[in-house]
Amino acid sequence: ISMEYKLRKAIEAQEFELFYQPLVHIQSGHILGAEALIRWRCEGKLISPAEFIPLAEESALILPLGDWVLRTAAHQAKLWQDAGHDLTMSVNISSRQFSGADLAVTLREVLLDTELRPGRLYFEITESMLMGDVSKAETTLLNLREAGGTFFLDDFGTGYSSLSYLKRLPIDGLKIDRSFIKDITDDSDSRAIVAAIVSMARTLNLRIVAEGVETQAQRGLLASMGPIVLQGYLASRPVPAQDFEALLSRDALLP
Ligand code: G
Ligand code: G
Ligand code: NA
Ligand code: MN
Repeated sequence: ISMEYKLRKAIEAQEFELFYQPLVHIQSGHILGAEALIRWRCEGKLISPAEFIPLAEESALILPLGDWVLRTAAHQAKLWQDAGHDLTMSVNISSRQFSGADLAVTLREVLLDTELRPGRLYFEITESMLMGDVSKAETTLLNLREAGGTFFLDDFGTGYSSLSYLKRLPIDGLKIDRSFIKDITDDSDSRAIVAAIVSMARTLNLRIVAEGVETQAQRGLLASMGPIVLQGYLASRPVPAQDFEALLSRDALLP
């Protein structure tokens, strides 16, 4: 049986779940938002998206899957909003979804249904989706922004993007790739790269998230560079919605 067939069946059988990883205020440790990360519960085992997202992208199954992710994450955000939390919700968008005509329509519908506060739904896209036909990307971003989307460039620094495009395109923030954060305390080059990204982002008025923060030493260094939002195992791994609620009930995730 092919993987594609299994994936198609899994969509029908609703075998997917979203986990949520907190984004936290670097100084206070308060939760500011969540990133939704898909998991496949297949015969009792959790399968990582790294194993099936690339295939889903090739086969166009990513469209119904991505649609489900967006709707489910927004619905969850609505439940947390109704429970009195003011959070952002980040959703990973694949290349086909981004280029497809339906995303703006779905976004409008989802925002209308959920009545999320403006600017709380973040789309994570990658540099490679924007390069190539930059004018087309600009039009897509403007349409989606008009529909209520906010955009972060995921894995920033690993792709190839021109700084002039960053200035031109309606992007709201950058997520610095965890490969740079990983060595930030030991390697002066990584530290310099992160400091340069942070200072450039501030000049361009972009928000910054540091991904993959695992230690207090990394947190301390990042905090000294400016207003950065922290994401990583130091605060929490991605967890099921119920466990995320337990995190929300704590005053702060970090001392
Ligand atoms: O959660 P984890 O770190 O295992 O994610 C592995 C990869 O899968 C990451 O690159 C992440 O961006 C991607 N990913 C996770 N959830 C989704 C999703 O809902 N849609 C898409 N397109 N990618 C996702
Ligand atoms: O590509 P994207 O940034 O969406 O990938 C998110 C992935 O990074 C998820 O699979 C998540 O589990 C993983 N991740 C999140 N925080 C950390 C961390 O602190 N360390 C490591 N190694 N991985 C992390
Ligand atoms: Na992401
Ligand atoms: Mn990333």
